[in-house]
Amino acid sequence: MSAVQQTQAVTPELRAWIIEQAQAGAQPEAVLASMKASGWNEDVAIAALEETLRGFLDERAKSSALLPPPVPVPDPLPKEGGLPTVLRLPDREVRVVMAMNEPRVVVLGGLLSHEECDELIAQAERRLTRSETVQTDTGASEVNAARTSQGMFFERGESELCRRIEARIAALIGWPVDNGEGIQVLRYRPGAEYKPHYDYFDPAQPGTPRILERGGQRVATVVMYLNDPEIGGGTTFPDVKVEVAPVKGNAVFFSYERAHPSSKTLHGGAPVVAGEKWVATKWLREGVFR
Ligand code: PD2
Ligand code: ZN
Repeated sequence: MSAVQQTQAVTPELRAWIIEQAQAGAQPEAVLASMKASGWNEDVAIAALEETLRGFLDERAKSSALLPPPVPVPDPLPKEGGLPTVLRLPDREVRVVMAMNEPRVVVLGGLLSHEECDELIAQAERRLTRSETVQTDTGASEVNAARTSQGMFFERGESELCRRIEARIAALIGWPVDNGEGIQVLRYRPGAEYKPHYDYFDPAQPGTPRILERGGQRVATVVMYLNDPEIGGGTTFPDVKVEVAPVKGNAVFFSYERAHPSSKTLHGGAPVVAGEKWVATKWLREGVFR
């Protein structure tokens, strides 16, 4: 141990390293051992560790106290017992392709059959218009330059196919059919994209209370891929640098227990480079959507 280290303050680099180790699940004893191995005096290292971790926990407690409280959200996977490879739903077996926790994202294989994808496109195609998004400043629906796709909404339960898909999703995620919005279908031509956004309604916007009268906040999204674009068109999660490939019949589920960027559910549709991209989106609300 050198005299320098005896008196050395915790540098920003060391602090960042200690926090990184703690977040990665390293035990304090292991962190202490690494510090000792790189020449730190044990007492000085313990003091540095304690100071750094206490400061980190205080800051985290302060910032989570400012967040809205979390609400219950649906999920496709059992809470315990390991990751299943197949989910046996009443009318279909769905494969589990990938799951992560922060944000909660689950990629599902074969949620829809290829015939269901084709039929949904056929039913939607003649009703497409330039996509609109709900404007939270006014509560009205407006054409939005961030979304260069064309789209349409089915009413919930509008056709036998819609009812079948809605019932399947309800069984998949354990959430009532009545809490779902009608299925939205989007078509992206080459060059079209959906810039990163959150699917929940921004609580700070004046139009939001009006929107929330119909079933409360959105708490989860299921994006179903209806065809295979040749290149591009993945669903991106920029906060965690994840991109889900748009594979016909597959779907990506994600949930957000807080209507807040801390949910890390910023997501977008990457530009389609070649071919077309068709998706069907199902948004789930906290309560009954009317
Ligand atoms: O088409 C997509 O990949 C996509 C990306 C982001 C769809 C949505 N959001 C949506 O429908 O909300
Ligand atoms: Zn979205």
